Amino acid sequence: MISERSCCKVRPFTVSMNLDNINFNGNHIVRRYEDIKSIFKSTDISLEDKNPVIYEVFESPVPEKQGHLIFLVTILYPGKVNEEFFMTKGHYHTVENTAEVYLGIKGKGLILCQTKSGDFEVAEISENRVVYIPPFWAHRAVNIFDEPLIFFGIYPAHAGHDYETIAQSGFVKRVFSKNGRVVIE
Ligand code: S6P
Ligand code: ZN
Repeated sequence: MISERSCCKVRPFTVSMNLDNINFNGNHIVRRYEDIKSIFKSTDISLEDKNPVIYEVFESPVPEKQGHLIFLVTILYPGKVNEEFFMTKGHYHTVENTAEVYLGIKGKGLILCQTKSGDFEVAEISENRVVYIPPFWAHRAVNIFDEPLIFFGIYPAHAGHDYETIAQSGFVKRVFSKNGRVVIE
């Protein structure tokens, strides 16, 4: 059990959600093409030199301890690796029985969700749409629009991230742009 004594060093605080200058004073994760190119079905030589930022995450400065909640903003930029839309790495939570909530702020995307037992679901995310990701469901965001996809998220701070399972077995479906249409296959 977490006690008030071990938790209460964090005092109530506020941060600004100004999208022109997000800074939650916590981790700022930046993932460029070269960092994550292995998640895409094929490589794209046209992206090698520019090595664009595919997405960035701004996290709150909260201890990764049970009892706390981490909140964040993800900005997933528009673009494609050949025909495949830009997307996040995707993960299970290491503590698998932890859920997550996303709130769409700008743009349009899909949240691919799957379980280790083979269940799969696609949730649409856009401005003002809330996506609930239950415990045990892996999640990956895909930007299917020509503007940044921006969403707010919140999850239990002790959840952790298991990227390895996804790196080994991937998601069962991918999202492509084909003849101007969004195709999930
Ligand atoms: C954390 C939450 C998001 C993602 C972020 C990037 O549990 O789901 O903050 O970390 O959208 O995705 P990923 O898969 O690279 O962590
Ligand atoms: Zn998560």
